[in-house]
Amino acid sequence: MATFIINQDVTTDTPTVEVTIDPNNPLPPGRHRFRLIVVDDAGNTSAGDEVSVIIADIDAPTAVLNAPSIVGTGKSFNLDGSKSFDQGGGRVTKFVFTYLGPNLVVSPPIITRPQIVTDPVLTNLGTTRPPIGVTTPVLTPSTGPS
Ligand SMILES: [Ca+2]
Repeated sequence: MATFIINQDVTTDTPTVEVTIDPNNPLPPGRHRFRLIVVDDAGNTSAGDEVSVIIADIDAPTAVLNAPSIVGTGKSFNLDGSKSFDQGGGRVTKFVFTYLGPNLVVSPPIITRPQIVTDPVLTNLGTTRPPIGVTTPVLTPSTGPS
């Protein structure tokens, strides 16, 4: 029995150890990695060997939904939940399908043609920036040879 804390070694003189889980503070579902390093009687240290343990909810089943990715307009199609499973050994007895509405489509930004301004003095009143598409030449007074 041992309480494991991330990156904190648990050293034993036996080859197996129990990862003791506090039911009030369980490992969250997902992949958790553990490493073993062994040391021989001469003090030589091995490289590490790692395993990954999947912590899963074994009471609740897992839903797996399949459907055709493209369906012609006006055509009926099937939603398929048959790949759903119950890891804990039970069986799935009810399938709850819900239509969640259309996917949100993010439109590309609208590209407009730059406005061509022929008279920047008359169309640029009240702004300090030249309109898009107009290049204002910068005139620098000559200060003589430098
Ligand atoms: Ca179950």
